[in-house]
This record gives sequence, C-alpha cells and structure tokens, in this order.
Amino acid sequence: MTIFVTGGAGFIGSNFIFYMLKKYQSYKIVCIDKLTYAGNLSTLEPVMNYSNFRFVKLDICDRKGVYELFEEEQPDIVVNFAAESHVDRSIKNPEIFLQTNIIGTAILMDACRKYGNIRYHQVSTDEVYGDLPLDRTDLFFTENTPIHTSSPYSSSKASADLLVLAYYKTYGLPVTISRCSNNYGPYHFPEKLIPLMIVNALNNKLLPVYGEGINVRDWLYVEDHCKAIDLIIHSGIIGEVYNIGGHNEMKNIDIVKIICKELGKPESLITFVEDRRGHDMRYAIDPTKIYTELGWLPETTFAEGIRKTIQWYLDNQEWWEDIISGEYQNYYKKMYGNLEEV
Ligand code: NAD
Ligand code: TDX
Repeated sequence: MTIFVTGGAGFIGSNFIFYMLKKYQSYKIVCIDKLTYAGNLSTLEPVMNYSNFRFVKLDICDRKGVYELFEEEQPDIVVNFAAESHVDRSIKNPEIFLQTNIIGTAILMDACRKYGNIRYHQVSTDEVYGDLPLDRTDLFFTENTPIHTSSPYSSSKASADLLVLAYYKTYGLPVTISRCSNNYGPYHFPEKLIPLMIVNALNNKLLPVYGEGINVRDWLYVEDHCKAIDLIIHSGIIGEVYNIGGHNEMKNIDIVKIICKELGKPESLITFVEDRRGHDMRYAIDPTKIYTELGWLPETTFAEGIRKTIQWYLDNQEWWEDIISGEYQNYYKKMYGNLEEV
C-alpha cells in the first residue's frame, strides 16, 4: 500500500505521517510538499531515513510534476492536506489560496483519474459552514449544514469541496471529505492562536487577542484528527462527507488565560487588538455521523492536550525559534505592528 500525503511538512500532515508510519509499518508513505513558509523539512527529520518514507519537494499545482510522480509511484490512496491555511493571510492576499486550495486539488484529482481511479481523500474544514451565533448553543454544524463561507480561505476550501463532490458524481472518482474543527498540538505554526500565544508568552511579549476575545472555536488534539482520517480512508463510504470535532468549544480569551496560567505568566500580557475582518463568531461540530458509522471518538481531553502541547513547545524551542527568526518577523510586523515587549 502506497499513500501520498500532500502538505506533509506542515502541522497536521506531519502529525499524520508520524501516526501512519508508526501504525502501518508495511505501508509506503510519499510526502509531497512545496515547502512554503508553513512547511518545514526539519519537522520530518525523524522519519527521513525510513526505507518506507520518501519526501518529494513539489507544488501540487505543477501538473507535469504531479503526473510524473503518480506514474512513478502508483499510489493506492491520496490524502490532500496541502493548502494555504491561515485566514489572516487570505484576507491580505487571496490569490495564492485560490491557486493551491482549488487548482491544486483539481490537479491531484485529475492525476487520480489518469492513473487508475485512485482513492482520494480531501482534508477540509468546519469553516466551510460559516459561523453560528454565540447565543444559540443548541446549534451545531452537521454534514447537511449549507456551505456559507466568510473568508477567502474558507471560500477556497469550500470551492475545493464542491469540486471533489463533482469529480465523484461526474467521473466516479472514489472520494471522501473530512471537515474538522480547529486542531492544536505539536508542530503547529506559530502564526495560529495557540502556538502564537505560547511562543509570545515564553518570550514575555504581549498576547494579541482580536476584538473582545469572545469568539468560540471547537478545539481538537491533532492526533485525534489523524485517527479520524485513518478510519475514513480505510472504512469510510465513498462519496461521503464526515465532520470531525470533539465538542470542545472555548472562547479565545479563555484559551489565552489557560496558557498564561500553565506557563506562570501574568494575564496583564493580554492585549485586545483590532478585530479580524469578517471574523466568524462560533464554530461547533456535530460529530454524530463519524461516531455512529465509524466508531470514532476523541481520546485526548483539552486539559491533557494543552499540557502536552505546551510541554512540546518548551522541549522544542529550536524548532519554533528557527521559524520566528526568519521571514516570520516581517509577517508579524505587518499583522501586529510593533507590539511592545514587556
Ligand atoms: P499548514 O499551513 O501547517 O501546512 C500546509 C502545508 O502544505 C505546508 O507544509 C506547505 O508547505 C504545504 N503546501 C502549501 N501549498 C502547497 C502546494 N501548492 N503544493 C504542495 N504543498 C503545499 O496547514 P495545517 O494546519 O497542517 O492544515 C492542513 C490541512 O488541514 C489544510 O488543508 C487545512 O485547510 C486543513 N484544516 C486545518 C485545520 C487546523 O486547525 N489547522 C482544521 C481543519 C482543517
Ligand atoms: O493573534 C491572534 N489573535 C486572535 O484572537 C490570532 C492568530 C487569532 N486570534 C483568534 C481568531 C480566531 O477566532 O483566535 C481564533 C483562532 O484563530 P486561528 O488560530 O487563526 O484559527 P482559525 O481562524 O479559527 O482557523 C483555523 O481553524 C480552521 C485554521 O487556521 C484553519 O486552517 C482551519 O481550517
């Protein structure tokens, strides 16, 4: 069995590769990654010498390169994590999101059609459903909730989802889609809420919370997401969409306070900054389908997961220091201006 994992030098893709290599020692995993600002080859160092692992630096929008690799490796399954993934960057510059997230998805599926109707899994997001009001805690996203997006990022992911379903209906490509809530855990790029707050707090820098900090996200430990995708690619029903989430809704401000407490840092580091444009209020997944059909349940509680995550950032300072010392500095200045050190 050969599995192509695209975007495997990023946060969730790398965690998925580690999980799969450990669980299925007879599988070959081929990681395809363009190594954008969000991809780190150093992340994959622990598995780079495995005989059943191969890394290929490749843009999923490079049709010729993609076809050549499919021809050479003849994969059985393709799992597509490759994407531009940060909402704030999509607000500043949407175009690359359309390229990678939509065109890249189409090229991968064209390759799947060309080389033997290969099984394709699309890693999507709960953001395709838009948001829910804060005062309707009885409402959740199900797989039947209409697509209703807010940002260029979520619109590009929704477009890709529609294409995936079209390739199923029109060409009979064997596809599945998963729509997961917010992940956290090791190797999370420090532009995203949880790692940004951990890294800033460790550096005694201010903690920029958008708006009033009352927006709600539904957090899932990354390994639980990987387990769900493993189940879907092996036992999921072709043509189906599966929501993934652990009923762990939290306000941003509460997350930041927990991080301060765990790190022994004062809450006075928290600073409220200008809100994100089009900021979704609340995400909340109903995971009933994946539970009843595939028996998936999250295994890591938030209390346990956030402790493990913080410990990982303490133990792997070199990994994130490398990142924040480079191009990240320019991004940070553009996003947050000159937030003072305390
Ligand atoms: P990430 O930004 O950490 O990683 C993305 C990876 O894709 C990077 O390694 C990058 O180099 C690679 N990449 C980008 N453009 C590419 C291209 N054109 N060709 C090849 N590789 C390319 O993202 P992540 O947080 O790991 O998210 C992975 C997937 O999961 C994305 O599709 C995202 O939409 C989805 N998702 C993420 C979350 C979350 O909370 N992070 C939740 C639900 C769904
Ligand atoms: O500095 C910040 N301050 C802040 O208040 C940042 C970076 C974020 N936030 C808020 C915005 C959101 O309400 O925290 C919340 C989480 O923000 P992000 O970490 O940027 O995640 P989000 O926008 O929710 O999107 C994430 O989950 C769904 C991933 O980045 C997407 O790829 C995934 O699809």
